[in-house]
Amino acid sequence: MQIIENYINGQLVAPRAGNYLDNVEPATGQVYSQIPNSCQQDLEFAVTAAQQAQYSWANTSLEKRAAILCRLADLIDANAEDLARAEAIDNGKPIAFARKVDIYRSSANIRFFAHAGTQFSSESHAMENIAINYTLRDPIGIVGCISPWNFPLYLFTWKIAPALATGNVVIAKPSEVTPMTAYLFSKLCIEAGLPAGVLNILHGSGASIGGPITTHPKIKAISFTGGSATGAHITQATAGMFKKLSLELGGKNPTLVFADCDFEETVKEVVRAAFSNQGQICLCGSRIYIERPIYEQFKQAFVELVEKLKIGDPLDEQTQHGALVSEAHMNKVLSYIELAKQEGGTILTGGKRHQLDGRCANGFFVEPTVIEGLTNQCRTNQEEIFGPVCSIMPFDDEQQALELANGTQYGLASSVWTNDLKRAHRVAKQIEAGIVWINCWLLRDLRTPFGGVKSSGVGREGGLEAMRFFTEPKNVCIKY
Ligand code: TXE
Repeated sequence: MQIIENYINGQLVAPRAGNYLDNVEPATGQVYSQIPNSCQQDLEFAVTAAQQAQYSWANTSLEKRAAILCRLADLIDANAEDLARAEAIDNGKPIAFARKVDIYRSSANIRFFAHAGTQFSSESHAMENIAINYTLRDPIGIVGCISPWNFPLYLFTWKIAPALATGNVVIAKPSEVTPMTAYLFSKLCIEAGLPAGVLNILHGSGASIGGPITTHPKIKAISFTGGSATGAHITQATAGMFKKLSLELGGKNPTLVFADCDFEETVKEVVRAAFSNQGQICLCGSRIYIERPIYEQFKQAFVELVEKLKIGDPLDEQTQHGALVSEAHMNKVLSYIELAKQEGGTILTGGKRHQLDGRCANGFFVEPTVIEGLTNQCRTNQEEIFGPVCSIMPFDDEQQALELANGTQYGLASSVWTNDLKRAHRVAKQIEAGIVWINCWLLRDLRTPFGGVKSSGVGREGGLEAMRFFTEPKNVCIKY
């Protein structure tokens, strides 16, 4: 049984109070490692280490910081196979997907922000013949990064990389459900020569260590990705403390398919948008609206393709659809399928837990599920299920499509499938979402703003947005 350790002050250490949580492999249902359930004592140790490292890291040259971060990115690449395997075991996602998406993006995140750090500049504002203002952008100091289980190393690095590149010292907490790759990453930090205390990784539950990180008075900014309920909790818990908050929360994203789309390509991509990572992506398109003239034809082709997805052991290279992350999450997803039936939905395909043989006989597998016949207002179409469940519905015109798309509390991402250029622009402008993909899905340029509106969050990540979040602007005004 592998025992995971915290990473504090440049060293791997056991939790001070000696408390551990079980870590389960979703594909087998078996406990396979133990993780520290850190508490306030561990946090104080980490904050002290971070404070000691703060001045020196903030004053390390941009070039040197970038070199260390690039070394870390190279080490991820050099260990990509082990990391992909660890991610597949820990999360239940197919290994081919973990390799191509999770681990590839983890090193890309770090390399991207290493370079961004050397290119980042601040503004100046001249006032005719009166004065000049220039803006200094200093690191905030100690910042907290809290990440979820759906893309464990990918989202972990997406947060810590801009924080470190801009000269902050970091206390990071990966999800307690998927701690393994962050633990392996801490070993790579030691190998890369990241100075002690610059990054500290504390493992444990939200209640035991997540909450204390968010409310610690010395931690001045929190970058969080997770559920909207947790985001609301963090907002309340930190009210009056005047911390900077970046909250990337849930989604219930619309997919709008117009009759003039490229039919085959659209069917293929809409399946990918709904079911990638077993539907456990905040960007997944789970409400699919199809223009009525092609509704029946699209439905048939869509269901046919969904039924071809190969469900299997995440460690099998051929697997396209792995296990859900935990038993509790599987039960939540299955309960939504029952709810959909009560709400009048018809299951077109899927709808059940999937039974595999051998090693995966007790795994948390759920069939990719397509539902029709639901109203837009029902809970199935309003609440984030975060699993392999989507709902399809017809629409009659562009106006109705927009009303349906905008008819939820969420506003993270959306995709629009059409060959009508003017319509694409019109719809993109009117959709209430932080991200609109036209004739594509999850095509990511790391320079673009990433985040949502309404209950999907506050603030943006990515590119300059992240660099600005992790720095404090100070205006200096000089009179001529
Ligand atoms: O998320 P949580 P969970 C959604 C999705 C999913 C639901 C719950 O709908 O079903 O959220 O998933 C830490 N203070 N998303 O339970 O609880 C926690 O330990 C500080 C969408 O995993 O929000 C973990 O590290 N931190 C999402 C992180 O917050 C706390 C991805 C996220 O956990 C905390 C994942 C607290 N009080 C789930 N409580 C997306 N948008 O990508 C928990 N945490």
